[in-house]
Amino acid sequence: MTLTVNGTCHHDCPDSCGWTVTVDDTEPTPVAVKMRGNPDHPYSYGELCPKVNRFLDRVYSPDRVLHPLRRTGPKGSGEFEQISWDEALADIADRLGRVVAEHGGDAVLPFSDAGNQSLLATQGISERFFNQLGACRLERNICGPTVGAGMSMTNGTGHGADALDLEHSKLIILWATNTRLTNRHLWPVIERARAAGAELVVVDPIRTLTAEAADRFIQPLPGTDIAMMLAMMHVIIRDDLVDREWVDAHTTGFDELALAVADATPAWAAGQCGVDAAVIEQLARDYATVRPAAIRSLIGAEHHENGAMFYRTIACLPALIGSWRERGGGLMRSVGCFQDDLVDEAALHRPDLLAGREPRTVNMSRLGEALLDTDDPVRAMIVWNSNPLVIVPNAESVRAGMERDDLFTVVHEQFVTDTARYADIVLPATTQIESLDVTLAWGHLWMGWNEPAIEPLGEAVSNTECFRRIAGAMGLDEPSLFEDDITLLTQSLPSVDLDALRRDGWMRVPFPDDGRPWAEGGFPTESGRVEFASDRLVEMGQPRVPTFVPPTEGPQGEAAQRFPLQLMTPKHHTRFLNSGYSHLPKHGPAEGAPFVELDAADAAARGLADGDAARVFNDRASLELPVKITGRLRPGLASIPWGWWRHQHPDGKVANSLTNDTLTDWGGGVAYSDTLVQVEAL
Ligand SMILES: Nc1nc2c(c(=O)[nH]1)N[C@H]1C(S)=C(S)[C@@H](COP(=O)(O)OP(=O)(O)OC[C@H]3O[C@@H](n4cnc5c(=O)[nH]c(N)nc54)[C@H](O)[C@@H]3O)O[C@H]1N2
Ligand SMILES: Nc1nc2c(c(=O)[nH]1)N[C@H]1C(S)=C(S)[C@@H](COP(=O)(O)OP(=O)(O)OC[C@H]3O[C@@H](n4cnc5c(=O)[nH]c(N)nc54)[C@H](O)[C@@H]3O)O[C@H]1N2
Ligand code: SF4
Ligand SMILES: [Mo]
Repeated sequence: MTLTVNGTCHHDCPDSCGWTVTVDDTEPTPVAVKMRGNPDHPYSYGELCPKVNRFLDRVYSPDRVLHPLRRTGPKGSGEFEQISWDEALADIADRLGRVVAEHGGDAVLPFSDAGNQSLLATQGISERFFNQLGACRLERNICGPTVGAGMSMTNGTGHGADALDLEHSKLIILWATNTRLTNRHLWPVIERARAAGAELVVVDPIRTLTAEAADRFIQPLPGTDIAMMLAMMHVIIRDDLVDREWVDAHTTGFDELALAVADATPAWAAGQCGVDAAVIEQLARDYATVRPAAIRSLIGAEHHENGAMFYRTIACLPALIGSWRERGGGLMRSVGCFQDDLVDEAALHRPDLLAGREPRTVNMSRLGEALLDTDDPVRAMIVWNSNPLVIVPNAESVRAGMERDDLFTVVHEQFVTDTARYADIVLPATTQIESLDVTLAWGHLWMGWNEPAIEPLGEAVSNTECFRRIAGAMGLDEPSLFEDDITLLTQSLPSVDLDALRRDGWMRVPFPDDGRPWAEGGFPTESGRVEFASDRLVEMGQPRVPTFVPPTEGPQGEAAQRFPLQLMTPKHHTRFLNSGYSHLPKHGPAEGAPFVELDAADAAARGLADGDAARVFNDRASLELPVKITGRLRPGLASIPWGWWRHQHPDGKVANSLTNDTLTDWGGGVAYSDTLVQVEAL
């Protein structure tokens, strides 16, 4: 007998696809034998992707961690022995208990990201547990919050229009997003719009897969787009293309904005971003006159020192031309917030368990710094849903921190990742087809149910169960730490009919039927209007109006003398999802191996040809890599596609060993892409 079970992808990906798992239950332990996209899913329509098409290889990989492990060799050696859950929990209770008793809760650092972005996997029990302990609070600002913080200064919200409404657009600007790679299920929508006459513009410093398919490709220097946006506003105002009626009714600060961009001519912007003035003029005029015109972005441009200002500024463009009036207009970034609004965070996180304590905060991008801080050291770290040794910038500092012998580290994982190799205890984690959850999508409006298709393999447990067990072992008796998954979902999604969600597999969250959330204004700013000028920014020590500040670690900064190339470390491989797949035998090898990409002229100037071995270095690290010359980069740029682990790099470092951990202007994000390097022949 076989049965089919429906679930929802948990990856940190805007698409949150629906899937169907076929289970053979004739065996004593039912086995998942097939996994396919669910053809009825209203967004993904039966297609998954080159990462997840082989998800069962991941589930049944011989390398899965299926039992608790205790480290037997030095940190990083990867030497472990299998132990029982009881032994693992006894060790954790002992060492974590001592840290808390001797140094207080905030000597404990939780570290997680969105390795599984479903609701319970990210926020169930863990938040309560760390509140009860009074542990450090992790600022999870590595992906997204800076976009929201930037847009909020203009619109009062990081909410955007629904990207599915791109179907109604006549001009689509994909600005700093690589849709065909990172958001592939949106691509058919864009193709439909193009078939109906829409023009597609891509703005990216790299000629990506998406740029290749564009009608018009604009290639600015990274971190300089704000200059281009200011010049577009200059042209729109100069040429009287402003929607005066909408601006008067729904915005504030127009005169200040007009003054601020008076000198931001296309010729000036050309000098900043390396795009011809005529190209900027044309884009500005088309943007203001072809209706509806939509701008789509995800997070690519957040990873610069001026990342929040990028999104604050881009949010001014649709307001200036009254583009929110139209379905298929406005700014499309994330609709996740429409789903988050349904979550009762207090019920889920239980901040009352802090009992008045105010734990210190640690920004996840500064993990190395936090671990190496000797004044007030972090003495224990619990990692789940993340692989910090590969994903955090300035990764050699993270490694140095994790090498500390006096640091007690627990990692809850599916595999012995680079990070898990530094753990004292590794705990086995389930995959999505082994656990119950609800996925709140950020790329579309369908919330998805995830029914477990099989029992957990080996002794693996879900994230919620892992924290229940740790809490129990530590002798905590707060009842809410032990509530089951259905109870957690009921508490945290009070207005959602969970039975219907479970039966149907998905539910569309409330969103205006006509696709025009702010056609008549009503922005959640203090003034209720789009704020071209912002008092709040002044209070934060930021410019009142959109302003271009070049990154300090950029071509115009001091370090450029020694390190003249700007390094990008983007998502690039279709079979990878962040660092989560490169280690699997059908994923990593199919993508080849790490390399550094250069423009032909930059390579020739260094005596390098395609395939030659090179050293890529700056003050943070040095990496040896083969050179690839592709013609995708403009001169002055280098790129090391990201996602590979340390053992896959010839010298045991990763792309992030080189990257910049300077925080963004506001929003707490980080400037990975403002990284300067030099490259030389080996
Ligand atoms: N296949 C695949 N899909 C994924 C992922 C993956 O690893 N693999 N990761 C998922 C995750 S976690 C996320 S957050 C999303 C991210 O989705 P995206 O935001 O679409 O992806 P990124 O690659 O981060 O950035 C997009 C583009 O921004 C460009 N960029 C960088 N700096 C600038 C700039 O200053 N100006 C301009 N104009 N462009 C700039 C980069 O060159 C890159 O091509 O993708 C998700 N989807
Ligand atoms: N240089 C560079 N660095 C980047 C980026 C970049 O573009 N360039 N992108 C940044 C972005 S946008 C993001 S979002 C981050 C991503 O950073 P992470 O979220 O840390 O990335 P992943 O590589 O997906 O690692 C997730 C880990 O969670 C594990 N996991 C999956 N499901 C579960 C589960 O249910 N339970 C537990 N316990 N573990 C699970 C997986 O096995 C995997 O090892 O990286 C950032 N770092
Ligand atoms: S990783 Fe993204 S595209 Fe692939 S199945 Fe999951 S949600 Fe869909
Ligand atoms: Mo991300």
